[in-house]
Amino acid sequence: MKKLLSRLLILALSLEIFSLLNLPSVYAVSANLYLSPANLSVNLNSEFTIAVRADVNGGQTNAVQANLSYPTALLQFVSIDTITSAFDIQAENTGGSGSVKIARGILTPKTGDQLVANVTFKGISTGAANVSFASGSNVVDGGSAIPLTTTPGTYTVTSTQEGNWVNKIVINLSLPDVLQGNLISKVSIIGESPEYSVDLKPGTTSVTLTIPDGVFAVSSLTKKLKLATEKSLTRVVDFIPNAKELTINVGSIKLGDINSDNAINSIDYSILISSYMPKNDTKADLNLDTVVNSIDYSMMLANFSGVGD
Ligand SMILES: [Ca+2]
Ligand SMILES: [Ca+2]
Repeated sequence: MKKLLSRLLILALSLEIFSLLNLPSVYAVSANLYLSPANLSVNLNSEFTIAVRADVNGGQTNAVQANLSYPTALLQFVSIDTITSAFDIQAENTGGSGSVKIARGILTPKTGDQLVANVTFKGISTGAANVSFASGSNVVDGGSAIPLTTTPGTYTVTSTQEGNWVNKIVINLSLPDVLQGNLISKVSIIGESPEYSVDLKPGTTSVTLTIPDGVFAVSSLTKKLKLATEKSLTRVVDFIPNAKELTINVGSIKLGDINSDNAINSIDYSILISSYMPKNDTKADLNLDTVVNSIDYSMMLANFSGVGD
């Protein structure tokens, strides 16, 4: 009797396993939410983009919710790009504080492997950053969630020249010799280090920025130096920060933008004319000799119609 019972038990278990293997037809459809590429080595302080994709195996989908979590110590959320998404209806599109939430749909269901969105991050500290799908992620067909697997990604932030920092930037530039004082200029590296305030002298000259370690990493990626000088057109110059000490040639700084809109035109001209001697409103004193006269006038004419970077 005991033997019979144990045989029945084995049979029952076998049937149970059999029924699990022969899943109902609805479970023949499955979906995978995944990140592409799944692994990537990225440079410190540079941006990289990963694709969020939904692969529906044997079925179709008309809506996807992809919730990502990422480590804020290593990565900074930059943006979500949905221009090439297969799903043209946007329901949710947010990122930041360790979470990215994307919900999109389409009226005509999609089959196969489809792009949901591209997400751009910036590596802000070295280490292996795991980006995974968080709860709430779903691939839906007509209101029913399809059985889902998710595949996370690992993005290793490295500094190819660990410990190498740009410490010195020499900026070569020129201002008119008739300038009688120093112009204040705000210097910054776009998307990188803090802004520096420097005094620019007349003639062909240079200014030196001294930058401490840990602010601006040596890399082979093109950066932009911005020089915004009072009463002048802004200059933006591309450079590659591939050494600890850099020299960047900015060229001539064009004076005449009195109203600081980065163009020298009739507005500046009319301010100059209305500020002329004997009124002598020094806001239009371009060469800083405390008078508004023909010297300022000729400087403006020389640069008239100029537009800054
Ligand atoms: Ca102007
Ligand atoms: Ca003057």
